[in-house]
Amino acid sequence: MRKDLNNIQWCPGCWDYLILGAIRKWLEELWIASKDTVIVSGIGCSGKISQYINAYAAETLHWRSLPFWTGVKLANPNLKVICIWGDWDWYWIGLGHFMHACRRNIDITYLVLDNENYALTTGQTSPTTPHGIKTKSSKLWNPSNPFNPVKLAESAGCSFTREIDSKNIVAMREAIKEAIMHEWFAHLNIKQACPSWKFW
Ligand SMILES: Cc1ncc(C[n+]2csc(CCOP(=O)(O)OP(=O)(O)O)c2C)c(N)n1
Ligand code: SF4
Repeated sequence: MRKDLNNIQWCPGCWDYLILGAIRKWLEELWIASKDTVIVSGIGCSGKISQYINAYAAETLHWRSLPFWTGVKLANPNLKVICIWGDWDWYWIGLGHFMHACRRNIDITYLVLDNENYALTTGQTSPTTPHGIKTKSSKLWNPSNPFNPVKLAESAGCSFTREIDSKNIVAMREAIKEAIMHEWFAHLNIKQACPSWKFW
């Protein structure tokens, strides 16, 4: 477990701050002790969040988190495991793992910080970028339709799947609380403003 949290390295005005605040709040208010909590994240702006929460933490490989957190949960089912990822990570290279995670229904809280772009690598098109949008990697427009993450999860039998916009702060906080308290696999897609790269 980390003794000192790393300095936050997000851009000023990033809405990840609000999501971080909500997670910290519920861990404290629901009396989930740091020693009983494991935060598993990927790579990206979203992935840095595991450095900022007072708990056991692992910033694992892109899309290869499922074996990691399955192992954590199997080793100690009493741990509260919260996984936090970006939209590219889980709906692009991690899509196969995402679908099987929904189907397996292991007790994990799964938060996707969906800013509709690859933010850490400076704003490329992701699987949730809307059709017709111009990005760094779609110079004219994005010719592809975006995924609907909730429908994807439902099709794999996910026991809790929801989408919420972080601009609706109260509802977003409540949704995070419900996802944390859900006893099986809980998938929450959080639409997140990224003032540096998301201009739509
Ligand atoms: C296997 C692999 N491919 C590509 C990269 C480069 N890379 C690092 S972060 C990133 C995009 C992350 O986007 P997302 O998951 O949406 O997270 P965000 O930064 O938007 O929070 C990419 C492509 C990498 N680190 N590893
Ligand atoms: S690039 Fe976007 S998602 Fe990343 S820290 Fe900056 S505002 Fe947040």
